[in-house]
Amino acid sequence: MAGCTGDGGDGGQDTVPGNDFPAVDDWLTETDVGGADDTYEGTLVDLRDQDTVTIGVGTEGNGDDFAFGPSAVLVSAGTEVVWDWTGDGGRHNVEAEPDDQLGESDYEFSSGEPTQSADTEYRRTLDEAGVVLYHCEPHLSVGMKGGIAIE
Ligand SMILES: [Cu+2]
Repeated sequence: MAGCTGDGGDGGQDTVPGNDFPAVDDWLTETDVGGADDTYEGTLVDLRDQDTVTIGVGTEGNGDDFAFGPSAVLVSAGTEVVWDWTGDGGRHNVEAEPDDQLGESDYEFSSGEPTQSADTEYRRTLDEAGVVLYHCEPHLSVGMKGGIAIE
């Protein structure tokens, strides 16, 4: 590995294996509940030790702008996550609803009715270790899903 700089090799971002977080990995590859997220490549982007992490809502993927970007992340407890609408791909929302998913999400919340406006943001501070499994209600069937591991 001469010349290896130690990053994850994924566009310069550090990553951790999805196998270490099976609840997230299962949710993003699951096809019994919604589609599989085609932007998920088996790794979580390592965004630990940041006060705020921003995730795009309506980024490229799943056949259109029907993805969260990045869809799989690892953060530290106490991080504020900001979901930031791109304005692309139609109307989206962010819903962590264990009853409608695989039941493994440690968090339950909803940004409310789907909206397209690029002015939209939704914020949650994730204080407890665990996982957030979430999806976009209008695009669950095509794989617009996300997963956050918190440690
Ligand atoms: Cu959507």
